[in-house]
Amino acid sequence: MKLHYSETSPYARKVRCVATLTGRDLELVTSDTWSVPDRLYQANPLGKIPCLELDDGTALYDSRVICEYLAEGTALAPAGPDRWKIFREAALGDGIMDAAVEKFVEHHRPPAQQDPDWIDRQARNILSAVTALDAAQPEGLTLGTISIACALGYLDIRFPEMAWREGRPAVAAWFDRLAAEAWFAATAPVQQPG
Ligand SMILES: N[C@@H](CCC(=O)N[C@@H](CS)C(=O)NCC(=O)O)C(=O)O
Repeated sequence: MKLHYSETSPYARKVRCVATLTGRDLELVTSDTWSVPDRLYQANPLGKIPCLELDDGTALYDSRVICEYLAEGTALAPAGPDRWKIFREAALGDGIMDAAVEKFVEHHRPPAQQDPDWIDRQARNILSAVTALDAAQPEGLTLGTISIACALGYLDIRFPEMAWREGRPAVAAWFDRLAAEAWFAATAPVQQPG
């Protein structure tokens, strides 16, 4: 299986974690998300990473779809009453990623084109979600907690000045414990410019 990815994409990190935890080897193909290569468009008409190409040539895209494909039948996404709680946690993690990527892209516009209110709104949404996580501790190893961990890891590399740990000791301690685990540390992004 071939994964179109970038080092810093939190969505791609989520897929890589799920692949590791389900015992899959991925061939990694680097994509630049600012100038999308043709080979990515050929696999994913939306031009987004991550995109997983299966050995039979089928391409799967959107990280949620890829993660559910890889986790099918495993304890990462069990059937039963916890399933919707896990998917809600996954939505919270993905939502933090969406807001953080939105904020990052907005910061990259020429200063005169940036919308400070929009940037502030994304920051407020991020911190509100992290506060909710501090109150309702994530637990276990699931598609939900993996998504949350990748989202918090992305905040650390892109927005350390947001200091999301401040006043949120429970979720900070949870994340710092998990960050030391080999399967998660192995995908820690090497920060790249831009
Ligand atoms: N909902 C998508 C979001 C993926 C996404 O936005 N990826 C970014 C990189 S982190 C991207 O490819 N951006 C390029 C673009 O939107 O054209 C998913 O979960 O896979």
